[in-house]
Amino acid sequence: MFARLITAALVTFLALPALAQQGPITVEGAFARASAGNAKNGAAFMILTNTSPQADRLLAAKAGISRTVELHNVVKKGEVMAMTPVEAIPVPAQGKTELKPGSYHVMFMDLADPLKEGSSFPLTLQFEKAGTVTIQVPVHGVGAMPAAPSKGH
Ligand SMILES: [Cu+2]
Repeated sequence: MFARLITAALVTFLALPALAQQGPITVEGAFARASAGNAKNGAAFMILTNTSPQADRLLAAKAGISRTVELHNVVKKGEVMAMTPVEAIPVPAQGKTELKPGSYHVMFMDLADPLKEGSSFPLTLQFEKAGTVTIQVPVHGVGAMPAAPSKGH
């Protein structure tokens, strides 16, 4: 796993040094939800668009606001919907993956401080092929939903 990651990073670096900041992944509509009360965990949502003819995967995320950052999905366990950590979030070739409430999301475990509506924080996303993409994530209200519904694809 790590050897593969390092190899991929090296190949990308050697082949496309001038394009490091112009990867095939774009991130739109990112937002996090403000913390309710003293909740210790938080979540962020966004739409990942991949213009590459190769499928990619979001492997990890980093932010300074919490002790750890995990990638989660929501799956049905028996009769209840439950959040589960996932190894990666797939982004199809020339397609989109929407991270949204009830589905994939970035999870902040053990927040240093509650997330306040109106603030924002940097989030670095690590993709298997596209490398890292850093975005600024605005904090919306406690029960915020995506601004525009997905148009499907
Ligand atoms: Cu979660």
